Amino acid sequence: MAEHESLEFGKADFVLLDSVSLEEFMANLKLRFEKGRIYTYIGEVVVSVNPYRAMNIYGRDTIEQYKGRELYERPPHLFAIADAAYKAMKRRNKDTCIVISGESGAGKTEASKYIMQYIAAITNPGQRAEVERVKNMLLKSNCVLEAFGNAKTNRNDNSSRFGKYMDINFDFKGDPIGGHINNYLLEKVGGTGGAVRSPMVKGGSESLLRSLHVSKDPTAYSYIKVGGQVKSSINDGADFKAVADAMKVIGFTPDEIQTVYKVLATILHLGNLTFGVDGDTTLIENSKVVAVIGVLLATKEENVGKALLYRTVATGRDVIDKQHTTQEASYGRDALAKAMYERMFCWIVGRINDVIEVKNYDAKVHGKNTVIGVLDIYGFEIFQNNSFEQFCINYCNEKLQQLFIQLVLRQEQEEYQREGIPWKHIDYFNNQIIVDLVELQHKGIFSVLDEACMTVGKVTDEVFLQGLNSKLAKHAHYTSRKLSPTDKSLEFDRDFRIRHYAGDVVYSVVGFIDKNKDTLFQDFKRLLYNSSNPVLKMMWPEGKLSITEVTKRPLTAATLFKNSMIALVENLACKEPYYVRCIKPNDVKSPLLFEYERCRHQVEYLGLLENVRVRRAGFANRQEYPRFLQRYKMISEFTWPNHDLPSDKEAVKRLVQGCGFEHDVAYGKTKVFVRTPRTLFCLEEQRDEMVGRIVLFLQKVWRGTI
Ligand code: AD9
Ligand code: MG
Repeated sequence: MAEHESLEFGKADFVLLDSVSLEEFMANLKLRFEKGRIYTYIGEVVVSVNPYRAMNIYGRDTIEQYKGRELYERPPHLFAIADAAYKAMKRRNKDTCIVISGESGAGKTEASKYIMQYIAAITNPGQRAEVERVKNMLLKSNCVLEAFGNAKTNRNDNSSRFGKYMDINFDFKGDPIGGHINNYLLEKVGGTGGAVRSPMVKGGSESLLRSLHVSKDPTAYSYIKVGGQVKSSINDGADFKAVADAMKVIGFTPDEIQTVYKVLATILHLGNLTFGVDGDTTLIENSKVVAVIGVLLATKEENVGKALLYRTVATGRDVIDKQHTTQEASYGRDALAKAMYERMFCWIVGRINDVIEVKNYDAKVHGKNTVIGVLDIYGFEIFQNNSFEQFCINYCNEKLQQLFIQLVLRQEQEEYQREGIPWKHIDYFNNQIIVDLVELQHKGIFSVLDEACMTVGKVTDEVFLQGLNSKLAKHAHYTSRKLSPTDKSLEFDRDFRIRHYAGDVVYSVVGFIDKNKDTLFQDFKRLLYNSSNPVLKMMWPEGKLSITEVTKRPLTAATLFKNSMIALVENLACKEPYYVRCIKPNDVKSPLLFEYERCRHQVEYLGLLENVRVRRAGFANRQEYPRFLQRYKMISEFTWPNHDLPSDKEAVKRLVQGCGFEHDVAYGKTKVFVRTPRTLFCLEEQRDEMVGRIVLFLQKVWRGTI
């Protein structure tokens, strides 16, 4: 239990609730939010509610308060979790990870930044220059990734359009020596360059914009003003300068930075291209724009025009140019914009990784290099209309939930074993069945989708749905209108419903096939590869292949995503995990509003109640003997001020016996385990009382009244 926390602010740990019910959980969450206590524990999990206002709890003095402390010694905070992960890594030489989840706008990215800042602040006491350099790089890389990977959405002004996993490597002293970033699914698969923000337009210098043929007016670009609204963040001008500086510091060359600008400008111009017809011919209506793109991409104008209007196809030994319809040309244009953005983003991540990767570290000389991973990834999504993107995201959450169950239970079990305490099995819903429903070879939804995409001829989304219906008719977590004819909430030939661990979600199959194929015409790849700008060329190596050489089918979006999730989970599974579960209190970014239903829903789908139950079924609290004594020794005559028993373990036993809590406590090799929160409560109360008495006594001594 945390110090300085009184019941006025609710329970600092949900494990301490009198009974585990949704009502009690919610009442505590609400009370704490209203009292400005945005963090609450479930054991070692931090539940965080987005305050939507600047909180004065991240400064240097707060950092100092948490440094090296145990979790329960201070009010719940991200810093405590960061410290716990850091300590476990340093003391026990363990790789650890911090998994941050929650829905869009819940505060994940902010949390990941505070965690990084904390780690940066508490490391490198010796001020070693090389370590300072690495820390600076890690923080700066965040700024660049955010600039290119975030966008304003309806739900969040600074929404991450990609999932991010960052490893920070530490040397034997516990100082950062490098890192590595993995990104997942930029722009949530769909969209047409929507992630392109306007900082360049608003913040770029006159001469830069002139050289890119870009106007200073963001409304001139259709990709920026999607839905009539200019997509930008609040402080675009300052952003742009900070990003440009950060790129320089990280070590991007001037040519590389210029290429990034050129790609961004090309995307803006592409968005303004329109297509028309003249007789049988498809044509570009604004050919001047094509000329500009040609200059920006360092390639011939006619090549740009040709790639936009024609597709080279190999039929047997012949190679012919097949003209696009206006619809195909528009599709190609958007796919090109999106692919250029994605490719550039991945290239930027790759360049950052080159710079931050651990160099010159010899484990034989310096000891094991340990890692803390930080995962900032989209939470469960249930929209009015759910498509392929939501399907992927929710699958990702199923995977993480599976890992959570395995690890939390496994971790508990391992600790009990290590400490020599008997373990009793806990029942929980195992969502493996849903993970299998999505990812199983041949039978899973991804496989059915890939199969549909590989079918020759015109495949429609409905064909895919039929495939699902025939393969999954008997699956307890899958249904559709065909399988449940009376269910009016599902449309024929369009919807299927998955019973996720977090609740039911109806997905519309519209667009699944296209989004999964995610095809970019080869002609574009060749166009970009043949650019005389070497940086751009490097981004598109596969454009090297001629049409007759391109035989291998590229992996589908679903397969790529599945593989990256499997790799992610494998990576996390071998680390000791810490969790931050973020909750968004309302949809209007208000610091005052706690929308009960909205929050209840999140508590449910994050499985928080289950988490409390698992935690309580075991032991609510465990502490090493010396720590326990230090905290409670004043409540027993045997231990205050010091004990003369043979060991701290014996002293703790005596203390516990004295209080009459024998039945509720188990003694491990190094730790004492307390089963119910009530016991801990009583201990805390007695402690408070004794501390009060001692303080009173000391005051009297000082005043000379004793
Ligand atoms: V998304 O899935 O990337 O769309 P996130 O990452 O969960 O989402 P983010 O961290 O970007 O949300 O938070 C959204 C906004 O909430 C921020 O821009 C802040 O204005 C606000 N926020 C979040 N956490 C805090 C906080 N600890 N203190 C103050 C916060 N404001
Ligand atoms: Mg984010």
